[in-house]
Amino acid sequence: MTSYASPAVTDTVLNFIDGTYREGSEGKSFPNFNPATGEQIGLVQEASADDVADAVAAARNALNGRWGSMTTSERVKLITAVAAEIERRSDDFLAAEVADTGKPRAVAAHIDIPRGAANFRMFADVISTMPGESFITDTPDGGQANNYTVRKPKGVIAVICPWNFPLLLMTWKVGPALACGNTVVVKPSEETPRTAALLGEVMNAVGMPDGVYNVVHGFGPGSAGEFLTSNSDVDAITFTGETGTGEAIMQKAAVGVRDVSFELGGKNPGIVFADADLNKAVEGLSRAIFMNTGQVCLGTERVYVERPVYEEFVARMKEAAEGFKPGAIDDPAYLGPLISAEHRDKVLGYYRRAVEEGATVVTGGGTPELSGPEWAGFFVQPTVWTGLSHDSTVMREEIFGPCCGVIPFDEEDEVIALANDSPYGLCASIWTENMSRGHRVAAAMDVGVCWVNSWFLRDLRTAFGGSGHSGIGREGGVHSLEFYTELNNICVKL
Ligand code: NAD
Ligand code: 6OD
Repeated sequence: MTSYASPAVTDTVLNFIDGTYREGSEGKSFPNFNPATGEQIGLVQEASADDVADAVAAARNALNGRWGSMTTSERVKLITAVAAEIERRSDDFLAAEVADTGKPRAVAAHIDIPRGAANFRMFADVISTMPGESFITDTPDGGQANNYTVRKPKGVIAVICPWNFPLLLMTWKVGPALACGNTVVVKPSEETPRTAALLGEVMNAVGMPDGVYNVVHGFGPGSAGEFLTSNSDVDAITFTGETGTGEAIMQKAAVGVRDVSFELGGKNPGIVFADADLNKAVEGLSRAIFMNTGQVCLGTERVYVERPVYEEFVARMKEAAEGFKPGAIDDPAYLGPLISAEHRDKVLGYYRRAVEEGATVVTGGGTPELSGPEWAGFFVQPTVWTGLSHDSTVMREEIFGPCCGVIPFDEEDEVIALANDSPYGLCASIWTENMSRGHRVAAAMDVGVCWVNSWFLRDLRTAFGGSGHSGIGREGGVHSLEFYTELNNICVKL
């Protein structure tokens, strides 16, 4: 087996405030680890309350300065240049993302980094082509008025991000925020600070005005995350992460009645009907379960399979799971590590809990047998369970690891009820060759996004988000503009 080779990224990661890289003003820093090797690869400068206040003030000044007075086409030109510069420096972004996450290079190269560029380019297009509303209104005096809308930036936006797709999820917010004319202060995850920091170089290279894009590093409570959400000069907060963190942020946002957009957790069902093309279903669901080592909010941790194909599905999913190995980072079968020792211990806690709750471990269930320093990272085995009750903790709580429970079902109504019986409502996937059923069951799912015979197939123009504990609001295409702009109606008596 080829060993994992970590890229040589060993440096200090700085805050980026008002166009300048800065150390934290209190001299505090925290270590940054490569999750594949467990080795420390750098130090991250932690932003103090004063640093965060400086970043917010810089963002406000930029709004009141050159950025705020630019035309849409001037902004679009700069944002398109950001996309091109990310593409030009894709090797640097790739090295930074792989170092922070340990994820397979193929995943970062095909998903994370290209989406970093696409998120800017797509929202540059959306803002350029966005129509407004106009109504001719009959007035009581027998005349008419013209009502029409204009969109204005909301102001300074706080962007708080998780660690699973660091550049992708951060730019998914920053792209539309800037396209709409806002300025941003980004707080990347403490686990994955590098690509957000690197994007500062891109902003300077394309001539983005100082203060439009700022990055502050640190943790949540009592650190940069809380300093940012508590800052009353932040106009709105967009957040991706755990549901519990969303609740804490929402309390801060209540002060000053500030708007929030939340993309939160999920416990997403996959439903396989007996008439499915089983090759497609196993291939698609094995990605949905194991890709990014299961650290995908859209990932499938509950699989319901119609009884006639249940045994065959379980056997084939076992084989698929066993095909994923911790190996060479360039191997397509490479299953990366979890993000941290803490997260690995949480996932292994659920692996033990599954057994306590009566699971049969079809495959996996622990840590792989690896030796040598290159394996000192946070690996777990891809795991498939059967025999779990739908009500078990493992089938209800988000684990965020490479694992799933498989449960048989007999009737369409039964599986719809099982799939919808969750406080989360992020996504679902349905596998069937009967398209009437595909449409019918998809419409019955209480989720923000439902895929039929696919998973994580993205068109950035579409509405994306979740219901219930999975989030507030929808982003994507024109839907992002609802959050990142204020819509003003102007009524002109004709
Ligand atoms: P997390 O909620 O622990 O952390 C996310 C970010 O919030 C980090 O930057 C963290 O420092 C910050 N934070 C934590 N507490 C805070 C506080 N009190 N105030 C301000 N900021 C605070 O999430 P995570 O562990 O980084 O990411 C995994 C979670 O994210 C999973 O639940 C996953 O489902 C979810 N997620 C959802 C989506 C989606 O689109 N719905 C996408 C990716 C990840
Ligand atoms: O593709 C996206 O835009 C998106 N927000 C993906 C989320 C992935 C969650 O882990």
